[in-house]
Parts: sequence; structure tokens; C-alpha cells
Amino acid sequence: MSETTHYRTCPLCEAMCGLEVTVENDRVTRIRPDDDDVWSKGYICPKGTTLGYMHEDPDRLRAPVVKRDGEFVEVSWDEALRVAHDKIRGVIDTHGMDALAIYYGNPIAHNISLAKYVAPLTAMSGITVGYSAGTVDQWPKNVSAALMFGGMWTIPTVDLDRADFVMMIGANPHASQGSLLAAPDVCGRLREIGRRGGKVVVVDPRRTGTVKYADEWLPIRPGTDAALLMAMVNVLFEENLVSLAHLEAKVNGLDDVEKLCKPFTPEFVAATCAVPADRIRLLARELAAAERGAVYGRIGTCNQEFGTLASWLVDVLNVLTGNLDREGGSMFANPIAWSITMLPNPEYTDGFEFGRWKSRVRGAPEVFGQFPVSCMAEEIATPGKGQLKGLLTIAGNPAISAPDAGKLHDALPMLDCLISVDNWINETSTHADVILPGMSALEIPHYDDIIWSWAVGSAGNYSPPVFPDTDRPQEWQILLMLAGFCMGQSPDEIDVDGLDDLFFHGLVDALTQMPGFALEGRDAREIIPECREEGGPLRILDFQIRTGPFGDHFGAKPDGLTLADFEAAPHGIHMGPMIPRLAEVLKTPSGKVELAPPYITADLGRLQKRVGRKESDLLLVSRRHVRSNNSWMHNVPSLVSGRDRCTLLVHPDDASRCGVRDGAKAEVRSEAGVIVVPVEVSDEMTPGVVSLPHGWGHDRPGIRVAVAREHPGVNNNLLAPGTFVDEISGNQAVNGIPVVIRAA
Ligand SMILES: Nc1nc2c(c(=O)[nH]1)N[C@H]1C(S)=C(S)[C@@H](COP(=O)(O)OP(=O)(O)OC[C@H]3O[C@@H](n4cnc5c(=O)[nH]c(N)nc54)[C@H](O)[C@@H]3O)O[C@H]1N2
Ligand SMILES: Nc1nc2c(c(=O)[nH]1)N[C@H]1C(S)=C(S)[C@@H](COP(=O)(O)OP(=O)(O)OC[C@H]3O[C@@H](n4cnc5c(=O)[nH]c(N)nc54)[C@H](O)[C@@H]3O)O[C@H]1N2
Ligand code: SF4
Ligand SMILES: [Mo]
Repeated sequence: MSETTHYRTCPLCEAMCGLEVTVENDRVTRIRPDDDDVWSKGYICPKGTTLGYMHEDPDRLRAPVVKRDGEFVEVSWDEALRVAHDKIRGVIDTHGMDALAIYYGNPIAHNISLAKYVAPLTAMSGITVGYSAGTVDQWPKNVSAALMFGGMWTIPTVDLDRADFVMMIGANPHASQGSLLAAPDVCGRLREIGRRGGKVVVVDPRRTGTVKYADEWLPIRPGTDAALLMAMVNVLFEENLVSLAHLEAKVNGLDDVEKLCKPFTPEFVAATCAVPADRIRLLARELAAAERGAVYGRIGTCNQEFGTLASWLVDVLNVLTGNLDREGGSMFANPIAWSITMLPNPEYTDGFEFGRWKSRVRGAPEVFGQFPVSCMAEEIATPGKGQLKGLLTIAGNPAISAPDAGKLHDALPMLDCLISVDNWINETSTHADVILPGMSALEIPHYDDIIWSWAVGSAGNYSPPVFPDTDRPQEWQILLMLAGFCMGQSPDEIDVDGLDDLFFHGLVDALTQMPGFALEGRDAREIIPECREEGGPLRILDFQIRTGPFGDHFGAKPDGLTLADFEAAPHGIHMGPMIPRLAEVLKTPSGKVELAPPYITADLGRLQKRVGRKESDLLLVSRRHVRSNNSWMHNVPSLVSGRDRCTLLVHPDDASRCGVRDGAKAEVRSEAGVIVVPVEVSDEMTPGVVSLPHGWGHDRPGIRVAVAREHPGVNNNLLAPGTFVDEISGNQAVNGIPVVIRAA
């Protein structure tokens, strides 16, 4: 019996924990935390130990499947690719390119092949219509970052280990393990802040698990964060607490912000936010007084009605208190390997512009080229010129994750062509004509991509595959084939390596001409032969490391890093804590931080109307759990065992008022739909707010996830109205949905 030990990074969430994987006779026998991992130092969560199960999951697709007479049949790769080609060409040749769309899902950010090859897929295929999980997630933050700092992913994060005051708003790292904040054991690090005499305040309608590690819970009415933050801005100006410090000469629009915050006094917003005016004043003073403080906002501040205003104000507060780009404040990460997503987008060289075109059916303005994901259903279902006839889903499950789920369930079967690049037959891919599976997390190499762009330190870790499989195409090859089909190439003539070279050479060529790039002015023809011989994501990764801040710059810094250094360091390489980087990352046309972008401040009128608005007395918010990962890990028995977690949390007062009982079922009704779900009465909810997890609803016909089927839960997006959006980013509002509940 041969036992081998493998060190690798868990790809499941942004914490990027190091795992020690033991394999005996080709089977995983144990997964433990890697105590020597330079980044996670022995931290993991229960999901990390399930990679072996997911690798062996009998429901996971190992071969492509094609729909025949309503049933999936396993076919050869040649056959599956031929069907995919014919389906794609059928749509493009009959209806034109505009009838074909891509939906990008969340795991793209966590898979090396997908992270590096969605860009060439998009660019080469010529597909112009894109939808993504991004518009139920961080689109508002992308808008505020683009307009304030000049890049949609130029997003600062809290320098957790050196902060002494953190206001955490709309985030629950106890469940999520941190988001747009990459740090293993966020909660442990929050507790340390208190231990060193600092303070953590959690602003959330629910007393979450994170609160146990914090010093104070401040309940808030969903969707009113922007009002609360604006009132804090008001206090900073009123009480002369604004102190830009090192940012003094680097900011535009300070006077505008001072004027704009005038109406938003603490008294004006207090009742709406359900936060006492005195507490708002104190909060502003605490932030101002902190030597190293930061406001950190996440999904509760994004996928809600005023997502962009809230996202913007988080950074405004960090600027006004001099905390942006300061140690222990809110800082820009310094990744060892840059991400393609972070490169400046040539579309916006003269600044960002939104609403350049509108969606066909609803007239929704585009933002970064996308419409709210809920538009997808109506674009499929509504006949006429420009109707969507084909869809490629790449690692996504919009049938569960997109608002107005009921409409998408009805629309997906109407497509002439649905191709899913996915590893399971789930609520979305069950409608596919072809499913092209990727490999398990243990069969592919790993090195995190964009997540390092908001990590609390500069580190990196390369993991070779535990079970290399050379007989099947890698996902980057699948994506390039799909691109080739869109370009008109047939499965017989397609040259994947040629397309890969075309993309890679083009990238190197463009970057050697980009001002400020590590290889600026060098000759691409001399660089390319120095790159790794094998194509694919590792060649790109090596290039990204070598041209990054610690790289060898192809000879210019002989002691610098290359991918080979990581291959020789199974526990990773850590290059140190966060450093001030504002001057380097700032790309606004003015060269300054734009504190009052007109596109955003024009939305303040809408916020003003929200204050005092009469509304339903019960609002629904979403939640996550540490043993769950969006919609796709409910097929792991150890993660779904125990009591039902898909419950509606209801405050005792609301429960008695509405006549619902703990353990019994309630009917929950919104403008969009009605569901029935078990109730959990709990004083961890603030009165007037109920909470339901997202990612459930595995009771759809045709899915092949046996374990998940036994623990179906309900899809909370059946309740989310598609048109309920943060208007200026187009991000869906899945928090703060007016609902009515009663006993079922
Ligand atoms: N009501 C409500 N809705 C929400 C949210 C909420 O808070 N409330 N959150 C939103 C957020 S933040 C997000 S990110 C979205 C998520 O939305 P999606 O990305 O659409 O959903 P996931 O459940 O992450 O689906 C991931 C899919 O990728 C597949 N997959 C997993 N690993 C791989 C891989 O390596 N390769 C391939 N090809 N496929 C893989 C899985 O089988 C699954 O089908 O949901 C959003 N929807
Ligand atoms: N275990 C696990 N980890 C995950 C995921 C998962 O599904 N499971 N999903 C991953 C993904 S895709 C993402 S985007 C991240 C998200 O990471 P987080 O942003 O930390 O997400 P949540 O844990 O949903 O926490 C959001 C909190 O916002 C609160 N909230 C809701 N509405 C409002 C509001 O209007 N105002 C305020 N202030 N708070 C509000 C909710 O009560 C909840 O506690 O997590 C990632 N990590
Ligand atoms: S927190 Fe859990 S899911 Fe996230 S990377 Fe670590 S082990 Fe994986
Ligand atoms: Mo997300």
C-alpha cells in the first residue's frame, strides 16, 4: 500500500486555505489542515475536508452527456463537441450572434482554467451578450471602484491584522469566510482586534455568528445602509472630524460631499435605519478617533436597493478619516501574480460610461456590458428580433441563483441551444443539450487568481493535480473550442493550441506596449520563447508571476520569482503584509480619488425618498452557512446531515404577530411568488426582518444530485422580484424584499 501526501489550496472560497491531502491506492483517505501553509497556518472549515468526497461523488460527470429524447446519454468527447458545434452554429447562422449569450458563474473565480480563459472565450467568440452572478453580487462595488479609483476591480479591503477599529457592514465571515476580503480565519482575526484593545462593530439585521467575535452588534433595517453611512459622513463634517491626512492632495470632490451630506442628519435617517441618532454620532466619532480604522462592507450592502451608494460611502468614510491606503486601514492588495481581470479595459480609456445601450425587453441600462441577470428569462421568453436563442453557462446555476427564478425555470426549456460547462446535472444544466464537464478539484492544478487582489497579504501557493487526468480536455481547452465554434471553426479543423498561442502572444505583445507594465518597451518576440513551453493556464500564470511585483521580470530582476519557485514550495510563499499602493493603482482620468462621482451622487435623491418611506413591515434578507456553498455543495452528505438549515428565521414578536410557530411551516409571499418553508423562531433576527438562505430548491425534475434531492430546501429567489434592483448598477436586490408570512 502506497500512501502519498499532497499539499494543496482549497479552491472553494476566498480564504484559500492550505490542505494536506493523504491518498492511498488512488483514494483520498484524509484531508487535514496544512499547519505549515504560509497563508492559512492550519486553518480550515468543514468544506475543505470534502474535496475527496466530491472527487468520488458518483453523481459527478466524468464524461460529457447529450440530451436524446429528453434523457441524458453519455457520449464521447468527439460526439459531444460535434453536437455543441452544431447547436451553436444553428443559433448563430439562423439568428445572428446577438441571439447567443454566456452566463458566467461564481466558480470561475476559483478555477485556474476558467479564471484565465473566460477572457479569451469572450473576446474570441464574438459573443456580446453576457450575464453573470456578478449582478447578484458585487456589481455596485465595481461601479463605485471604477468611478472613484479608475478600475472596476480596484477595490480596497480592510488590513485586518493591523486595524484597531472595524465597522463590518453587511458581511458575515462566520459563514462566508470573508469576501472581497481574503484572509483565513477572519473571525479569529476580528477577535484579536478586541484583544489588542480595539473594537469591532457588526452592522447587520441579524445577530450573526460573526457577532460573537465582535464587540458590538448594531441591528439595521435592510436596504438603509447608505442612509446610515451618509449620516456618519454628515457627522464627520458637522463635528470637524474630517481628516484626510496623507490623502490631502489626492482627492477631488470633498466640497461636493460636504454639501450633499447636509440633509442626511442622524435624526433624519434614524427611524428609517432603526439606529438611534446618538449611536450614529458615536459611530462616526469612534471611526474618526481610531488610529487605524476601516469600514468594510460586503454583500448585504451590495445586493440591495442602494448597493452603489452604500459601496461608495464605505470608501468615502475611509477617505474622510484618512484610513484609505494606510496600514491598519482600508488598503489595496499587492498580488504576486496579477489577474487578467485587473488589466485596464480599453473600452474605458476615456473614463467609465454606463447605460450605453439598453436591454430589449425591459429597457435596463447596461453596466460594464451586462444587464441584471433577471433580464435573461424575459430575453429568452419574449419573441421578436434579438430574442435569445442560445446560452452557454460556464460554472453557473442561474436557475437557483438568479432572482425571479420561476421565470427562468419556464424560459430555459425554450432555448434552441443550451450548453453547460458544469460537473453536475443540476437545476440549470438539466435543461442543456450538452453538458461538457470539467474535472474535479483534485484533478487540476490550482493557484488562485483574482482573489489575491483583495488579500490581506502578498502570498501565493501552487498546487499540482493530485490525480492528473490526461485523457480528458481541460476546461481551458473546452472554452477555446467553444470560442472556435463561435468563430466558425468546425470540430475537425479546430486548433486549440493555435488559438491558445494566438491569445497568449497577443497578450504579451499588448503588455510590452502598456505604459508602466514590467516589460514596457521589451520585445515580445524575445519574451515569448522565454515563457513556459506548455500552453494553457500555467504558461499564463508563470508570466503573471514573473511580471508581477516580485517577479524576475524576464531577467531584469534575476532573484525574482517564477512559477518554478512555487512548484518547489508546497506550503506556499509569503512576501509580506499589505503596503500603501494608492499612487500605483489609481487610474482615474484626473489622477485623483474621485470622492463625488456625479453618476453616483445623482442617485442620492432616490435615497432621500427612501427615508421615511412607508413599506411592508416585514423584509426578507438572505444568509449563508459555513457548511454550504451557494447552490452546489448540497450533494455532500457530511455537509447536509443534521437538522434542516433551509429555514426562515423569524423574530419571536413577528412570529406571534403573524401566527407562525417554531418548527412548523410558513407560507412566505412576495410580489414575485410564494413558497412554503419551515420556521425557526429566533431572537437573532431584528424585529421586522426574516432571513432565508440562498442556494436551495433541489426539488426540480431532471436533476442528478441524489443527496441534494433528499435535502431540497426551497429556492429563495422564487421570492425575489427581478425588477427590484440597485438602479445605477443594475445589481439585483435580494435583500430587503417586502414579504408577508402566515402559517401554511
Ligand atoms: N437570493 C439570493 N440569491 C443570490 C445570492 C444571495 O445572497 N441571495 N448570492 C448571489 C451570489 S453572491 C452569487 S456569487 C451567485 C452564485 O450564482 P452561480 O454562480 O450561478 O451559482 P453557484 O451555485 O455558485 O453555481 C456554480 C455552478 O458551478 C458548478 N461548478 C462547481 N465547480 C466547478 C468547476 O470547477 N468547473 C465547472 N465548470 N463548474 C463547476 C456547480 O456544479 C454549479 O452548477 O448567487 C447569487 N444569488
Ligand atoms: N460557506 C459559504 N461561504 C461562502 C458562500 C456560501 O454560499 N457559503 N458564498 C460565497 C460568495 S459567492 C459570496 S459573494 C460571499 C459573501 O460573503 P458575505 O458578504 O460575508 O455574505 P453573507 O454570509 O451572506 O453575509 C451577508 C450578511 O448581510 C446581512 N444583510 C442582509 N441585508 C442587509 C442589509 O440591507 N444591510 C446590512 N448591513 N446587512 C444585510 C445578512 O443578514 C448577512 O448576515 O460568500 C462566499 N463564501
Ligand atoms: S474556509 Fe473552508 S471552504 Fe474556504 S478555503 Fe478554507 S477550507 Fe476551503
Ligand atoms: Mo458571490
